[in-house]
Amino acid sequence: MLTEINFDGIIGPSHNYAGLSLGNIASANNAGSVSAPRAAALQGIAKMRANLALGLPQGFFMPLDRPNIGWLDRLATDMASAEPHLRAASFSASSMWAANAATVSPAPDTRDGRCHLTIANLMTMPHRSHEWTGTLAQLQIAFADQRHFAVHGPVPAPFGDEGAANHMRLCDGHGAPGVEIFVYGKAGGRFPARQHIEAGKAIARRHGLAPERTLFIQQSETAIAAGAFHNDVVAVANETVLFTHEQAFEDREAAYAAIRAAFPPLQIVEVPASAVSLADAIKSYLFNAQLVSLPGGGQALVLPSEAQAVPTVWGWLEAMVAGNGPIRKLVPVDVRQSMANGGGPACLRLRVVADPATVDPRFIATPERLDLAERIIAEYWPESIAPDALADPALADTVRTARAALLSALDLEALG
Ligand code: SUG
Repeated sequence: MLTEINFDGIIGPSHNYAGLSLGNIASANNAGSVSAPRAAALQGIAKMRANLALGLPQGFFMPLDRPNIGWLDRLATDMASAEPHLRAASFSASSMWAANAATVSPAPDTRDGRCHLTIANLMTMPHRSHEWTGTLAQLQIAFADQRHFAVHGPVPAPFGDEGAANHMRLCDGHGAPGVEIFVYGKAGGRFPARQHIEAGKAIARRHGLAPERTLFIQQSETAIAAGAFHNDVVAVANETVLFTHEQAFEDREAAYAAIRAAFPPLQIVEVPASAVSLADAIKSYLFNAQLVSLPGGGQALVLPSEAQAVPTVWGWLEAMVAGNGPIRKLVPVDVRQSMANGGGPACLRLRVVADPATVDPRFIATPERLDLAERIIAEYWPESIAPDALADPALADTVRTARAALLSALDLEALG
């Protein structure tokens, strides 16, 4: 039975605010702040529990081994002598944003009838460019069953790929064939365009997608310049619904027409710029919501509680759910620690359409396994990390010990 499973990245013990992501306004604004890794990870666990309570299947990925000494070594440096920006990059807990882990094409969309996953190379940002090896190791275990899954390595340089954050899928139901949309950016603006069109094309070929059910759409340059460093900051799709800001795509009419031609049942829920400006959309992250199909019917938006704090946004959303559109419920969640680095509820999860029985059960969240994770986090995750602590060798030890305790509790020592 194919169903959508959301795999959340458990927020790692080195979560900190080093301002590493150019073009990500929250990351820049919070550079130098003191982070709270324990609270961050507990917020992530609470979000998973809330989704389980909605009746949604849930999975998780482990934090990666940080600081990444091997990466520093390949740069001919080490923790003691690395320049601060490299040290910070080696410590980054950015794998928490699992929407950037991979691009996923569910089995009904692919030529060989398997679910294909391509690891994102994340090559645009140095601190994220060394994520993929650890993520690949994890996906190879979680989706080891080759009758149902094919896990691919990254698209080669120089074609930047940031995974599912720039990929949308429309379908009549998760288990039915879908139309896959690859959203790409064009370089040249004041902020980097992280997703290259060639990466999307390579993934579509590799996954065996049907050309008539595959679209490549340019992200709006205005949106990137306003701080939408990934498409999922301004648009999200689920089943027949595309929930989008009016300024998400470079050529709005052409984009809507192409999507409708490939997928006639399309329902567009568009938020006009006159109601919510791009700046407010990015501040509130209303589109970085998990748009989910509720088991009892209808769709819900699991969105950051920050959306409640922007009156134009919350007013628009309340009016929307009071109407008779497809989105019927708003579920605010507190992921403030992740939000302060530019990661909302949708960034924290990778959607995989699969039969949960075909996934390694160690990656599936149950209330009991979340209890276990929560206990380890409460005991081992640092309460806070100030920027200058990254230079303290004791922090590296604390972070490694914490992750090892989690891997052991969840029977995932194999990830070492
Ligand atoms: O890549 N932030 C992440 C946020 C990723 C959000 N993901 C999605 N939109 N799907 C990024 O910019 C901040 C790290 C720092 O500044 O320390 C960071 O990497």
